[in-house]
Amino acid sequence: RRPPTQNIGIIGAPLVYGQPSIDPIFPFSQLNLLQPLQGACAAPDLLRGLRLAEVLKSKGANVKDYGNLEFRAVPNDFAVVLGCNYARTVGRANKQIQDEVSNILKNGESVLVLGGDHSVGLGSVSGHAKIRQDMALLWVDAHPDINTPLTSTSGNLHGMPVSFLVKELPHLSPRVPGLEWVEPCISSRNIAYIGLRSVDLQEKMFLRTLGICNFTMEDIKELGIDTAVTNALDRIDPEGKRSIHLSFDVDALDPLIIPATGTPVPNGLDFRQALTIARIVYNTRRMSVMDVVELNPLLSTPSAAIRSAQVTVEIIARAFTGKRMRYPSIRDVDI
Ligand code: EXY
Ligand code: MN
Ligand code: MN
Ligand code: MN
Repeated sequence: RRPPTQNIGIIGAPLVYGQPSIDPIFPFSQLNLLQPLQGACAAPDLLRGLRLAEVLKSKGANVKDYGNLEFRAVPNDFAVVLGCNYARTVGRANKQIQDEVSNILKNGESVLVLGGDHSVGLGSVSGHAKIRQDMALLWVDAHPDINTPLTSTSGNLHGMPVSFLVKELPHLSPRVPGLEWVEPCISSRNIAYIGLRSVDLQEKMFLRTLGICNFTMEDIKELGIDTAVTNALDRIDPEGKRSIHLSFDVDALDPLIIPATGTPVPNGLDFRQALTIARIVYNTRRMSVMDVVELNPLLSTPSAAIRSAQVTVEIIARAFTGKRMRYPSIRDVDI
């Protein structure tokens, strides 16, 4: 059976306000750090520069690049309102992402969302759920990103998106100005995690009490990546009918492979394991949206940043087309 041609819409979502930036208490002490931390907004264009669209086309997909969404910082949106930093800026940007994702899905295209930090999951997942209520979410990440504004110790929204999306949790959260529009849209039964290895205490409690399916790096070592991903998909989509959302945080990979990321955690996935996840998700033929987040080219040497981005392109190509590609060695790449 020939698979139907994939129509893919790419959007850049260069949002950086969901991750650590300015220290809220000593706002001027870290100005020199601000620039590198904000580097995640450079990821979409770096991936495009590495011929992401051309690679997908060469594997048989139709690709339309909708460009980067333009986000504006909400004036006076200072840190830490009800435990969230920059909630109004993050909220407004995510409303734009939600609209764009749902419009592209309505066009009959699959969507690739290029972050930015993982707070873009708020808009991306809720835009997906608007069009396909029967959605299942595979969250590939070192972190579960399920803190609520009350349990987060950092206030960074990239560590919280799942808590706003899960139907069983938001009653534990205050209504945060700027994020009131986010409706819980997915049941904890339809969410699974792959790659966890940095889980806060309260997050652990949420995963346990809600019984959210999760395969930590320990589990993956024991079971193998194939079994872990297959079981995860069986759990969140037992009838094999749901529209799949793959939210892929590049910090799921080991920092030796992807050093260019803001919150690296040792002992992550290797490249082959990441490609296996992408292949198994592709094989469902039901992946409608993929987020690729937290790639930050300013947090490593330029050549390591490019290598990190190349690895990312390969994972994306695998998830959308099932096909493998190989970049030439970094020395041969013209930059
Ligand atoms: N759990 C920590 C927090 O809530 O601040 C760290 C979160 C890092 C989130 C990165 C995107 O995956
Ligand atoms: Mn994440
Ligand atoms: Mn992460
Ligand atoms: Mn924390």
